[in-house]
Amino acid sequence: MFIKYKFLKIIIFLLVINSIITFSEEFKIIKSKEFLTVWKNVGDVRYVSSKKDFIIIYHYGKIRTKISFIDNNIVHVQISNNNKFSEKSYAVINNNKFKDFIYSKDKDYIYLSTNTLTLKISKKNFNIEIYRGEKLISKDIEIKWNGNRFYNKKLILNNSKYYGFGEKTGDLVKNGFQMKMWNNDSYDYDKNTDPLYMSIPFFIEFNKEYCNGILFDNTYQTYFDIGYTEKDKYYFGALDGELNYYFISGNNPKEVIKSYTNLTGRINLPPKWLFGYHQSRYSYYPQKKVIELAKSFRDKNIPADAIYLDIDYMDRYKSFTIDNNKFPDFKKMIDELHNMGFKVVSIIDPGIKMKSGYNVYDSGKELNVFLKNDKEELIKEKVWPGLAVFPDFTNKTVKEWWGKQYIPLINLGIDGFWNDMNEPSILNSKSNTLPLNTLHTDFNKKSFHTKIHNVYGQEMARASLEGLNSHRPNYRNFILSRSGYAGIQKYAGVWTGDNRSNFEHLALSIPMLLNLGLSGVPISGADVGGFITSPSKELFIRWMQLGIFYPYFRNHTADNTNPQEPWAFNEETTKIIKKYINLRYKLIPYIYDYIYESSKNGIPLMRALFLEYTNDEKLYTIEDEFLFGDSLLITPVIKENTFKREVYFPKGNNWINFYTNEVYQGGKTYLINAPLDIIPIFIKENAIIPMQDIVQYIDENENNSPLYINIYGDEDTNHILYLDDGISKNYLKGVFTNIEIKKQKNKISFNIKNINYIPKNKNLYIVLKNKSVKNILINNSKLNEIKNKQEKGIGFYYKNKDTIIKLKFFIKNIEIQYF
Ligand code: MIG
Repeated sequence: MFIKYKFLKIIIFLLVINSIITFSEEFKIIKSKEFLTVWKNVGDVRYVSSKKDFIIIYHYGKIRTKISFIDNNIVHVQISNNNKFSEKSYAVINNNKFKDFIYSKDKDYIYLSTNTLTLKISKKNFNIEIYRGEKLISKDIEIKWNGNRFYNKKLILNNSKYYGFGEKTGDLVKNGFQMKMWNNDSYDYDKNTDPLYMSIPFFIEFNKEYCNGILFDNTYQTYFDIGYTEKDKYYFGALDGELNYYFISGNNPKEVIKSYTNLTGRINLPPKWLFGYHQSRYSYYPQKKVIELAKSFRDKNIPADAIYLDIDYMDRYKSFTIDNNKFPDFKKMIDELHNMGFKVVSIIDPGIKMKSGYNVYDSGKELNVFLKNDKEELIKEKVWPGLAVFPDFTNKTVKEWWGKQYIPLINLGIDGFWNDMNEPSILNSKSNTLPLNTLHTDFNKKSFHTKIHNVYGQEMARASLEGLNSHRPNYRNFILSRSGYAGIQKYAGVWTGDNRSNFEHLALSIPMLLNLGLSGVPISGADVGGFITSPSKELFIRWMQLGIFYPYFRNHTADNTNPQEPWAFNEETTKIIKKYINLRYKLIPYIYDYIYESSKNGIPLMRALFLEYTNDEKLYTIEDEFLFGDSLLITPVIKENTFKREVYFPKGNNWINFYTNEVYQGGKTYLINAPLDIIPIFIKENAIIPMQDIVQYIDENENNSPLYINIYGDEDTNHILYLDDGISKNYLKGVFTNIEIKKQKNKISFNIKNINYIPKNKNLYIVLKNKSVKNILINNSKLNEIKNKQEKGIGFYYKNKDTIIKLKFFIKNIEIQYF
């Protein structure tokens, strides 16, 4: 008897220890004393109620689980402790009620199956196993709760690797990482800083056989532990709110990204000028200097599309105002910049200076748009303009009011807007953000800042975009946002905040942007050259070489740093940089085709290697190489004083050196020369790469500028070409051109899917790379040889080692054969 009692004591002791261990790991992440309580299982299944498009499982007390499907591959699980389930989401736009699943049960399990998935839910000690066909692809270890908190621990199956999590520092692969989601102005972050400005609680679990995605759609502070505490398990949890997640299943990561962006939305096509080179700094002023800056680009023949106005353009940092001393004729300046082919992007901060007479403040006050706390007190915090108040962006009326504030600026001709400080960031405050008892509109109720904090920035970007769209309806309005939540891609492009001018940050930008791309955000960039401090000549060159392969290519620097324009160093440096900016402009047709793809299926332009080569395990952890589209392999130099680097070539095809035409075998590593004027670039052996001539800005010469369809290799390949006016929304009404280019053996066919955008004077050059052919047939009739490009009419000629076929841009399906 005594022995038994002792035994029981040991068991109780072990249980307590166990909960303390769990606690202490949480503690490290969330540093909250409240975690000193015991976690409990959500418990057995007591009862199941099945409806047409969901089931509800009853556990102990008020704990309930609701399971529904979005489609055959997406399961939605919600566990709540108050008998209710949230219906609205700040991330998900497609909450399809899918009915095609089968519900059944036996003594021990509940089963839910769609065409592709089966959930096997154990009644005893509730947990879920998910099968894709016969294959177990997900397995719960425990689902626990504690007051308002839940966490879910699952097994790491099949050696899965974890990616995504939005904007995170550290390695590309997140196995072994703990992460927190709580938007933060992380000025001067480094490789270990967490969290950053943005919270995207979405990740990919990937292995050779299948791929899953999980969106943990909980806007409170959330945390993730991926094999950090226990090597073979991962868990996610939140400080409050439901355990609300979407489980996405796919054969490969592209399928998962496609599903995830179907759920949370995809980019609208941005204006094409977004893909040119952008020049920014904190801040360009006065007016004269801005004009000089623009002229310098044109004088030096360095292409550029946009100039940024940082906070100093405002009258004492008051959003939506202009400092007339620094900018005596702002409208004239904008017109001059437009005449030189520049677009202007200006910054807007959310904090509105408390000052009567300032109409944004006055009108906002009258409409009661500013945030208050639970004691009805106005929230006032210090930001750039001094004491400021903050709009309740999640409120519909406030959104409309906010949108209207942009009207004067769009009337002045400002082309795009940059939303900064929207974490929101507060100066001189311990917490860095609004007080937690701030009340926000949360659909049709009020919620504390603890719930809305992570979506505040996204809702600001959304309010801005929606405002611009209603006041400038046929223009592709663009917002750049520092903060965001899952689904930010449908409202804004993003940049990775205040980095530093050093090689560590140059290297870090690659996994950061790759993971953003894997998290549904294809339009992203880091401040090229670095924000804090000034780059060395070498760093600047290396960073500009890499920057041309960021989806969003902007050079930006802080207020107290050296000039960072392309010509800021010596002539030799400028020459190298110019060569690369030129290359970016030559690649615009290629870039735009992939942006179009992103808008259709969410797949990013800047791609982690495993996205394309899912079978080559060597690629799973590589973070200093990436793909640009599916045909260019970019292998930047990420270290100082380094002029050679090892390049591992993805297995499956050969690769061609962009500069030398040398061929490398996939699956092998080579040492590649990379002197200061070279960033190693490789072309997939069989590829189609559309390019154009250098222009000084995107829409210069748009109608006459020729298009080069470069065809590499002997094997079959294809490419989807997309053209439109690049600026209006007419493409939504069908005014675009979409052509599938197919190369099969010695035949190239152009299969027109849509041809409502017809560039009038565009010549088309089909370039057979490294190939000399004698005869060319176009739709079975023979094409004449011409001397060169200048000779009038159509025909073919030879240049270097290439055969070039000169055609007029066409409107019918055509087929080319060559011998
Ligand atoms: O607290 O507007 O990340 O890009 O130049 C600084 C001034 C506020 C932070 C942004 C940075 C911008 C700067 N802003």
